Amino acid sequence: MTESLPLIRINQTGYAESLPVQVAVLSADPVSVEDAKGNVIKTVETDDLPFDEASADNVKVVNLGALPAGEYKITCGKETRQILVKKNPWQEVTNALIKGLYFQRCGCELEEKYAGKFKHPACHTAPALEWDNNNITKTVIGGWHDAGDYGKYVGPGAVTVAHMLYAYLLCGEGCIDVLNIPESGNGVPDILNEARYELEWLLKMQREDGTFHHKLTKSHFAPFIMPQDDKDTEYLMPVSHTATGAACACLALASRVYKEFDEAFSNKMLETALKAYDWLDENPEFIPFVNPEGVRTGMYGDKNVTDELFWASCELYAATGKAEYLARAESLYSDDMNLYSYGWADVTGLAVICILFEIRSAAGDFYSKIKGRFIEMCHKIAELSDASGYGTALPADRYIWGSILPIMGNAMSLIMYELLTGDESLRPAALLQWDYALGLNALDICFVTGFGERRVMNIHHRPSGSDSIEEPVPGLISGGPNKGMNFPQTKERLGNTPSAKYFLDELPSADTNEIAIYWNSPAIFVGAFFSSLCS
Ligand code: 9MR
Ligand code: ZN
Repeated sequence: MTESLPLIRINQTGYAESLPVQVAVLSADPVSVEDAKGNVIKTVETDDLPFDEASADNVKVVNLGALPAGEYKITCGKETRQILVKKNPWQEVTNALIKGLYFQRCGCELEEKYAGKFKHPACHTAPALEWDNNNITKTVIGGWHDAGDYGKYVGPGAVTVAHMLYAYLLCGEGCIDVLNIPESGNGVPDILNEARYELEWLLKMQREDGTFHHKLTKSHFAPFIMPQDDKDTEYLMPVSHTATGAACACLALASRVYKEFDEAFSNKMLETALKAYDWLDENPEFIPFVNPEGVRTGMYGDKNVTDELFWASCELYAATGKAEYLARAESLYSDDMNLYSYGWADVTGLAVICILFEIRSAAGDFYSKIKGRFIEMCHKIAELSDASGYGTALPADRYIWGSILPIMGNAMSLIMYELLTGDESLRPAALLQWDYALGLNALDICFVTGFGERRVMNIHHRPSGSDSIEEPVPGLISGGPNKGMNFPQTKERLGNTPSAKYFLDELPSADTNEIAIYWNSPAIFVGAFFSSLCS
């Protein structure tokens, strides 16, 4: 399979004139750059071609330095590949990644003027039943479909919103374009308009006692039908500690961000967060969520709530300034926490963003300790990238379900390192993760739908698989290679394929080619940062 792929791997969406152009080559010949006039303006020797464990390729990243805007031919041995260098090459894909969430909206019509040919009528508007007591019905319309399925899950939704809000807070210039969504033009940046769609739904997922339902789904995944045709009953599944903690943290964060736009909305979110936090305080005995018998939708069975509590404490401190929350965060912290983890299971990294950027001045020694550890860890992430033939900051044995998440997460850390220290030396490594998502990888595939000359086409996504439009819904990022051997049928097809190539661009392969809101969102953060450097 590899033999037929090009020997030069590139970011298929282009390069920025102000940033290094990096390509990967699978040939030891010198790499030359020819401009549009046919002049060879640069030649770089590759020397040796090291073996890359994750892909089993002999491959190397070559840094061609910054190039002025224009079209270039990159030649390595007998092969040539065209690249495009632009002033601001990634705004479009960053915007599309944000708009990708609009396409995940549930409970409203996607009108043609916003959704084009991907329009569809409103879905999932019937009242839901409580799983534990079918006599209780509640109308909980809204939120985003989680992924390729139509479930809506509180923890993953909270994490997605947080990535977007921090993208806005830390890399605002790169993510405030108008996106042609229903709220566009209302005086609020569209990234916040879009995130609010999920926040309004999150508010509805709280029960009277302060807890949050873990999810709102049917008992089983729908077949591949359009969302408006998915009419079976939806259930408010039991509440959980982790959903309550994640929602609390996210709403506290959001209360700060939306304050300047809508005070009442901001206050409501803070009240909701405080109520959730009080419940967690009064109910310290952690009960992990497990799917009730008969329920087969995503479990998101997070086995630890300490990280959610840690994050919530940090965000509540940032939102209220009350010392008790900071003290709580400090007491929950331990040195074995993964400071770089930004996913639905381990949200420690989100607490770390809050500490490093929002509460730094007040946090004293605690801040210094976290900052010191964080910086140390960022150097390790950069080393991982340096050690990889494609520059991908992921060890060969970490290509799990949704490997795009740790890869984008590591890019987020490297970006935060730069924002924190002003040191730009890890920027090329951060950029290689963005390049990975957009084609510079062992598969020669751009993982964002609608972009790249060799792009994902058959994502595991119910609307894309049932709308009879050939292209998938645009602006969605595939989870990417997964050697977790979750699906026997994938294993049967791929056998011992190296981990970075354990991928099928085929609709049934949810284990390698599903999309998810919380994979789009870290990519939004990364795209926002690099776009902010180019605007
Ligand atoms: O993202 C989740 C991944 O970490 C798990 O390994 C996987 C299997 O449990 O589930 C993923 O989440 C899926 C969820 O359960 C249901 N909606 C689709 C999600 C993305 O594949
Ligand atoms: Zn829906």
